[in-house]
Amino acid sequence: MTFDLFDPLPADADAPAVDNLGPGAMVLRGFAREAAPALLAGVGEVSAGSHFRHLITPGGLRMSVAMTNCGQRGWVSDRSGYRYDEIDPDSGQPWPSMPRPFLDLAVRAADAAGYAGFAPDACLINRYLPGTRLSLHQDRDELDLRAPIVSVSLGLPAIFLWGGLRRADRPARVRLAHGDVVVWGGPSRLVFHGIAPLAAGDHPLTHGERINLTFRKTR
Ligand code: MD6
Ligand code: FE
Repeated sequence: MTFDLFDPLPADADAPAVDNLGPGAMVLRGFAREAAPALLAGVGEVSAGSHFRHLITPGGLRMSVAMTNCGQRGWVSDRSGYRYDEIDPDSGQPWPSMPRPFLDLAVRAADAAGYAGFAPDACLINRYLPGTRLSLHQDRDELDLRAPIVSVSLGLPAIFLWGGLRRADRPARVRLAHGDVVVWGGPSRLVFHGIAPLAAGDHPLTHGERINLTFRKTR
C-alpha cells in the first residue's frame, strides 16, 4: 500500500525530490513505510513511560517541538545547556528502552546508506503540530562524530531545511514525506538543518501530526 495517494499537501515547488543531499548525506525515500505502523506503536509505548514535553533552551525559550527519548541516553535541554542524560528528568527514571522495530529500522537504513555497523544508543522523538518549527541547528552533542544520524519521518510531510557548514549558508528546501529516512554523516555530519513551520493536514496514521525519530550514537 502507498499513502502517497492520500498525501494532504501538493509537492512544494521549492522542494524537489532530492535524494542526495551532499557527501555522506541522503534521503532514502519511503524506506520506513512498511515499518511505520510498528514504529508508531513504539512511539505510543515510549511516550506512555516518558511523555512528550516542550524543553526550554539555554536561552530560556520554550521549544515548539515536543520531545521524548528512548534508549540508553536521551537528549535534554534546560537553562544549564544541552546534554545527553541516562535519566528522564521529568520521570526520574531511565528512558524507556528502544523498541526492537526502531533499532532494526535504524541499523538497516544506516547500512543501506553505506554506514555498516551503526549502533545507536539514543533515539530522540520529535512531535510536530501545525505551525511547529525547528530552527537551524547543528547536532554536535554526540562524542563520536564518525557515526551517522538516521532520521525517520512519519505522518504529515515537512520541509526540511538543509544548509551548509556555516550558519549563514542559505538552506535548500527538501520535502520529507511519511516513511522517508534521512541518513547523514561523514563530511556532512555538522551541516546546519531545521524544519520549516509544519503545514496542517490529515494523515491516515498520525492525523494532524508529524513524528520524527532521530537515532544517534552519543559516545
Ligand atoms: C526533524 N531533524 O526531521 C528534525 N538532526 O524533525 C533533525 O533535527 C535532524 O533529521 C540530525 C540529523 C537528522 C535530522
Ligand atoms: Fe538535528
